[in-house]
Amino acid sequence: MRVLTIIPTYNELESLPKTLRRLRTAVPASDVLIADDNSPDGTGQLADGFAAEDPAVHVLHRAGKEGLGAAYLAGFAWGLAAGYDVFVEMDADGSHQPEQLPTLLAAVEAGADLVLGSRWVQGGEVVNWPLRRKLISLGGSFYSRVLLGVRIKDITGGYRAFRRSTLEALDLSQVDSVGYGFQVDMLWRVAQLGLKIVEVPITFVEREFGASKMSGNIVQEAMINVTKWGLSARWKKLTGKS
Ligand SMILES: Nc1nc2c(ncn2[C@@H]2O[C@H](COP(=O)(O)OP(=O)(O)O)[C@@H](O)[C@H]2O)c(=O)[nH]1
Ligand SMILES: [Mg+2]
Repeated sequence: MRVLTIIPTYNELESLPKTLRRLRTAVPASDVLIADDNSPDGTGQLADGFAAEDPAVHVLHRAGKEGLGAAYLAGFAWGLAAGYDVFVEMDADGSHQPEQLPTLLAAVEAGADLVLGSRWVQGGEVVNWPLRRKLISLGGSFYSRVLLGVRIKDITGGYRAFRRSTLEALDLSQVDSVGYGFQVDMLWRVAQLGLKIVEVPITFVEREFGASKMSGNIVQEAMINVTKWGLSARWKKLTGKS
C-alpha cells in the first residue's frame, strides 16, 4: 500500500518540524504532503526546505487561507492523481501522534474503508485540553450521532485514514464544508454509502506551540450542516422522496 499523509498547515512554523520528524521516523513508508495556505509565518518555505532534503516530502502551495476542508480536498486530488492507495489526515501541531499511525494503517489493512482515530472510545484520551474544547468535541459528536444516526463516538476528529476506493466512491466536488464540519461531512458521506468505518483509540495531545484556528463560526457551520443533513435524511426516510 502506498500511503500519503496529508498535513494541512496555517502558521505552524514551530510545530511542523517536530511533527514531520516524528512522522518520518515512525512511519518511513508514508510519503507526506504538506498543504499550506500561504502561511504568513513562512511555514510554506520551511516545508519547501524539508521537501528539498527528503524526496518523500511534498508541498502543495495554496493561494490563501481557505480552511481545512479545502486544503484536504486539494491534497486528496493531488494524491489520487499520483496513485496513492491510502490517504491519512494529520494535524501539524502534534495533536495527532505519528507513533499511533501504524494502528490506523493496520485497520485499513484489515479491511476498513475509513479509519477514525478516536478520542472517545475505550482507550482513547485527550491530554491538556481545556474543558471548553472537550465539551465542544463531545457535544458535537453527541449531537451529530443523534441527528445522523451513526454509531460513531468521535465524529469531528481529524486523525483519519481513507482507502483510495473510499475517496473514489465519493463525489468530492460536492463537499463544500470549510471548517471542521468537513470531517463530519466526509464521515456522513462515507456512512451513507454503507462503507466500513472503524474507530481506533488515539491519544490526542493539545498543541505546545502556536494557536488553534478553531472558531465559533466553524462550530456554527458544522452544527447547521449536521442539522440539515440529519433532518433531510429523516425526511427522505419518512416520505421516500429526496
Ligand atoms: N491549509 C490550512 N490548514 C489549516 C487551516 N485551518 C487549520 N489548519 C490546520 O489544520 C490543523 C488543525 O488546526 P488547529 O488550529 O490545530 O485546530 P484544533 O486542533 O482543533 O485547535 C493544523 O495543522 C492547522 O495548521 C486552513 O485554513 N488552511
Ligand atoms: Mg490543533
